[in-house]
Amino acid sequence: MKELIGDEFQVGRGKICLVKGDITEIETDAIVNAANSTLMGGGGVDGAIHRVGGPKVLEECKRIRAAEWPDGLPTGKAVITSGGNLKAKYVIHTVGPVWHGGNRGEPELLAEAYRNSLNLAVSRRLKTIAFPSISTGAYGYPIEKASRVALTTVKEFLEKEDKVDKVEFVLFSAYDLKVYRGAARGLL
Ligand code: AR6
Repeated sequence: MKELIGDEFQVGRGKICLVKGDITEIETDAIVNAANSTLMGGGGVDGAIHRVGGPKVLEECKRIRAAEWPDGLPTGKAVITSGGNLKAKYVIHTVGPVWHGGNRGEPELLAEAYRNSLNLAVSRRLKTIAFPSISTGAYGYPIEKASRVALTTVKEFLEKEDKVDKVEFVLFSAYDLKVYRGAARGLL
């Protein structure tokens, strides 16, 4: 299954692309995982990435936990592992916020998850990065709101940073793609 239908927007010297698809099939420098703070895998996109990435990804997550984050990766932070058996060279694992109604810092934490993932990619000289729609599955963040935070954060990043060529949002359903398209029309 490789269904890639979508849009492209030039922002600064980079591009933002919206596509429908499965992020585990994307060939890119890094894909981002919407993980939880344990970094030990889970459901949703996290489960899919570990399933395809294989034991190497989990081993590296365990090492990062032991060496850097014994109590778990805090919400909004990001770490990087290799891509294991994925087509992507690296996986950037970040933790989005759980939606509690919007008054517990959710927008800022979600923006942090995107920003820290992008900064990590730049620090490793990565040029292309693919995101899922962080927090809008199990974590319950309304996708209309989350898509605006995601696109605004990436746009502001690309306006300041010229070392990233392409940021792709890989949306899992036609509805999710439609929501991101609607948000992009107003923001990009
Ligand atoms: N490719 C792209 N997007 C996907 C894929 C895929 N293969 N699979 C699911 N999605 P979620 P969260 C979409 O729940 O809300 C996990 O258990 C999905 O349709 O994966 O940040 C973690 O371990 C949705 O639009 O992540 C955490 O415990 C989006 O990815 C928790 O869920 C995010 O949904 C994180 O929750």
